[in-house]
Amino acid sequence: MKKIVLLFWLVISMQLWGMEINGNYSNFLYYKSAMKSGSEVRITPDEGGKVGAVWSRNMFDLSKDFHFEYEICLGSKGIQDIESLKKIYPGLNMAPQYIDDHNNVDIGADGMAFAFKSSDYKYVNYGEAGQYIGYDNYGSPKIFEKSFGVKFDTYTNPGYDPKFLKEDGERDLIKDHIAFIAKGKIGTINGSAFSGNDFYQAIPEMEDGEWHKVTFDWDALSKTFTYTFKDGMTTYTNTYHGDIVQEYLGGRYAYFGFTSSTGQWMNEHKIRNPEVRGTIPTDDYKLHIEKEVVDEKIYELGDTIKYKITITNPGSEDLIDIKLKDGKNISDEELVSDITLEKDTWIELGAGKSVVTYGTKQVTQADIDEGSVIRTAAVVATKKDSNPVELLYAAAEVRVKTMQRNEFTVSNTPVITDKDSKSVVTEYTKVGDIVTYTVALTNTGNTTLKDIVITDTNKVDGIILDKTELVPSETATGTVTHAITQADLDA
Ligand SMILES: [Ca+2]
Ligand SMILES: [Ca+2]
Ligand SMILES: [Ca+2]
Repeated sequence: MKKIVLLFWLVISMQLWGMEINGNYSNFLYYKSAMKSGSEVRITPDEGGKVGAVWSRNMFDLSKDFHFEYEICLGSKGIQDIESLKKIYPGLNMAPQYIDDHNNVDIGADGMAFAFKSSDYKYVNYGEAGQYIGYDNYGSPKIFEKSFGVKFDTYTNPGYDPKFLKEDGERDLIKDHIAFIAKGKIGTINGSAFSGNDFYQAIPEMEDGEWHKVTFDWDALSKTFTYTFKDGMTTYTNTYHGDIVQEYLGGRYAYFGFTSSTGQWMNEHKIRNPEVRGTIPTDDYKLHIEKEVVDEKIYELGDTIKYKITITNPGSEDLIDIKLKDGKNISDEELVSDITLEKDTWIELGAGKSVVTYGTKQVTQADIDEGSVIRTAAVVATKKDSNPVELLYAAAEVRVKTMQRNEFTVSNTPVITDKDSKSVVTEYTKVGDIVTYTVALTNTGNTTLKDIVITDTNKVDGIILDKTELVPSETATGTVTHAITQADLDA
């Protein structure tokens, strides 16, 4: 029999050691609120006071050109009028400078930053929430002193961005902006790394719920950094002319990533569809991981997925203290995984050597509902005798399809009650006899059915089911009664 290979996906990460990256680089480490969700990376949820960040596992070499592109979504909360807002938040007391001349308040915040950080900052990953967008921090010194990037700021903080308030007499709070950022300063009254008026530009509305393509390009020869932000038919762009390596990063090797935050007001911030061309320093990577599914098939509820994981040291130096994780997000803060590894630590991995282990996972109802299982194996190792300690990373992601059957049956049983005798009869004969329809909807598939409503009730309106969500084999029922009319008798 011919195998249905199209329904099965196997994704093995790029082999990353000392080479050019040219592909969908999503080899991030996740911090605070950031997490991978299917093919998207959510940096912050739509909740107040959050901060999140993702940073590349590898350093990139900025003595070479790079081109990065992503799609970003800055959420869908724009503005709301103050009166309806007070109904949602009784007792809300907004200072007048937060309310524009049309009585609207900006309720979407705070935005995202794309940045390069110095190789010194392997363990420095995020700043404060709110106006700091996870890139800046209170007071000084700045945690990302050696950094450079671009912010997509969706909240004009009155008192913090005076240039926007000054130049815009209407105090238009819906005005979002994009600006170059550096030295760990998000660009406020407390100071920006830049002066003049050409390092930022206003965008009418970035919190429109849409995915916006963004690109970041570095031309190492002409020393220019250019970003673009696509908004419908319009593309906004700006170029920084200067040596970002010498002026801001203090070295050619840098990590890149996104930071984001929310404050009193909030939005969900996400990225997807990475496309990266750049160069990883040759000495940075001599560790490789490969992950594959042992039994290729479409998985059913209760099945056990078995993964084979091979970790290789293709370099010429010995590695020690090898640690393996496998799970959904593989952030440094993820403590629980649903993958059981046979072995997850090794004392030493000699030059040219490989080790093999296996991981297993049971397919749950959530996996069936999801349609696939995506898990990432990530390994960290230490270069033997390195001082300072040099860590190596590698990761591989595998996606396995799960079988989905969205099926259900509906039955509709009418019962007729004689209005005088109150007894059940086989047919109605007079005005006022009662027909009780009982509709039963049974989930005969293997996925969870959600948001169930009956819209076509065959002339009998108003059936409300007792459940709107059904796990497999579960039944929802609803009844409605109809009193026989003269018209029914005449029909
Ligand atoms: Ca906003
Ligand atoms: Ca802001
Ligand atoms: Ca906005």
